[in-house]
Amino acid sequence: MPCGAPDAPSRSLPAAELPAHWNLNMQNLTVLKPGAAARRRLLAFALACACAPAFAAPALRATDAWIRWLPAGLPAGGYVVLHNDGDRAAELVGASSPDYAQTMLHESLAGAGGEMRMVHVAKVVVPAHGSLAFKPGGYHIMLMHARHAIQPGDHVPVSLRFADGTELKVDFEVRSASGAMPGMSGMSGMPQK
Ligand SMILES: [Cu+2]
Repeated sequence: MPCGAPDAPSRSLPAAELPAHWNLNMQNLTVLKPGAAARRRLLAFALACACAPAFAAPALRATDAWIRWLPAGLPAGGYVVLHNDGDRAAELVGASSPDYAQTMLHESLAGAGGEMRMVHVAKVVVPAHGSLAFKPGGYHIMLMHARHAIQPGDHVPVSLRFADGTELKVDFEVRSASGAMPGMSGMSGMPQK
């Protein structure tokens, strides 16, 4: 039976550690002695359990996490590359940091006249076996209302929240606006952690 088939039992009991009849009893089945049908159900149950970690913990990683610092307490943009080594797309739905009172997912867009504007986005999808870059001029994490003075060289913890409940805690390095200016040496030339 393929992983996640509709009639696979959904309870996450530790199948391998329990006698077969107890498992089946827990599933409210009337068959207590493992016959052919029971063995099929048990196999399906075992497969469902074996598949569970793939759903519960997508293999997400973050690299190149930095914040473009701006003076005078202006909102700062957070940039990061998210890597998804899992088989399912991951949906980033929110972010938070103990150092900022408000955090939002934003996307910068060019208007018809070439002017840049920012919009709030409800989610950002990181494709399965792929990556997605938050970078100047595109997606960014908008960090607003710093709770204390933040300087270039500081490190800011940011927790990224995904639709399946997964949280990814990422350390962002704060860099000065001039040091992070696109077009000077190119973003690929930025010092990488
Ligand atoms: Cu923004």
